[in-house]
Amino acid sequence: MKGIVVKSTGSWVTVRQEDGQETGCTLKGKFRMEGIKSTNPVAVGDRVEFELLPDEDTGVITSILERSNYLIRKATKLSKVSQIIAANIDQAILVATLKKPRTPFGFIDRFLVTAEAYHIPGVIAFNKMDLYDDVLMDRLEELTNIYQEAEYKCLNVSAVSGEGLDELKAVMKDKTSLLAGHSGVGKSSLINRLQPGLNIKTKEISTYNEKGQHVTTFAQMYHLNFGGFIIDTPGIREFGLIDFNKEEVAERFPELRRYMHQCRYNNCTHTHEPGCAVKKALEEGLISHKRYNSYLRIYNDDDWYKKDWG
Ligand SMILES: Nc1nc2c(ncn2[C@@H]2O[C@H](COP(=O)(O)OP(=O)(O)OP(=O)(O)O)[C@@H](O)[C@H]2O)c(=O)[nH]1
Ligand SMILES: [Mg+2]
Ligand SMILES: [Zn+2]
Repeated sequence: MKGIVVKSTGSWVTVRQEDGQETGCTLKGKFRMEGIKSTNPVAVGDRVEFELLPDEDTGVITSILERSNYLIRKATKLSKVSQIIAANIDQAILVATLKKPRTPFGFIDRFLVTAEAYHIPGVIAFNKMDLYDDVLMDRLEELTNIYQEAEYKCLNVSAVSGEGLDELKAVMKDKTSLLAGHSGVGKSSLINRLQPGLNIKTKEISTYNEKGQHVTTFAQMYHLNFGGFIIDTPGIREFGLIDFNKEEVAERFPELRRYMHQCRYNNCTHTHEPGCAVKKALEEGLISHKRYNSYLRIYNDDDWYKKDWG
């Protein structure tokens, strides 16, 4: 029998079959991933084969099909062991907010760079539109221009007023989307609006958030009635990159990628070299200074991908 993992909490995994039936499964034997040490061999989004146990209620996973991609992070801040957050993702939607809480510009760029490194298309959904005044609307327009210039889809949404949700649905239809973003930006609230009836815990109705804990504690995948799946993640502060390489950073900025092949030197770092096409485009206003500064910060920070982004 075949299915897709919709929930994975250590050794207990929920597998969903095509017809919507869900089966709790355990793992048979050891599943090892090459190259990385992981705390969880099976992640949300994994396609697996399983056998039903005689009681017909539970099953055993016998194999994991090859992943098209996966996102990982370190299990703890200092640990060498990784945790796979999700696998087989079609797009990563970053939920950002300009208020309550304000998503830092640098965070958006690091997120997009990471998504590019995994070849997962990135989308930005600016949530809590209902809270924006004129000043924030101007700021939103500025950000939207910058990211659209880099060819990222930008959406304006509100889980409270419902604004922009049809557009968000259209973007998610028939795809597996990962929703990411800081704790409190409204990921779970958005999913509750998009798929009524799920009643996912959000900050308002949670009883255990006094210590500032994240409300969503592990990634979980939900089927969408209008087609597709959505993965809710706990307020993710960092994604890990294995084998992160400085020289690749420029390529992870679509608008830098557009010019970098015209640089005089093919090992140009776009920081100081003569004949740099990226710097020329920057001077001509074809590349945003904010994005170029993000590039420099990531390029010059050897440890950015290891950091806690909170
Ligand atoms: N005004 C306003 N508040 C919102 C909106 N969306 C979410 N909120 C509120 O923001 C708070 C956090 O929402 P959650 O959905 O729990 O946020 P989350 O991103 O899932 O957080 P974690 O699970 O901790 O990662 C709640 O109090 C929501 O009611 C919105 O569009 N407008
Ligand atoms: Mg949540
Ligand atoms: Zn250059």
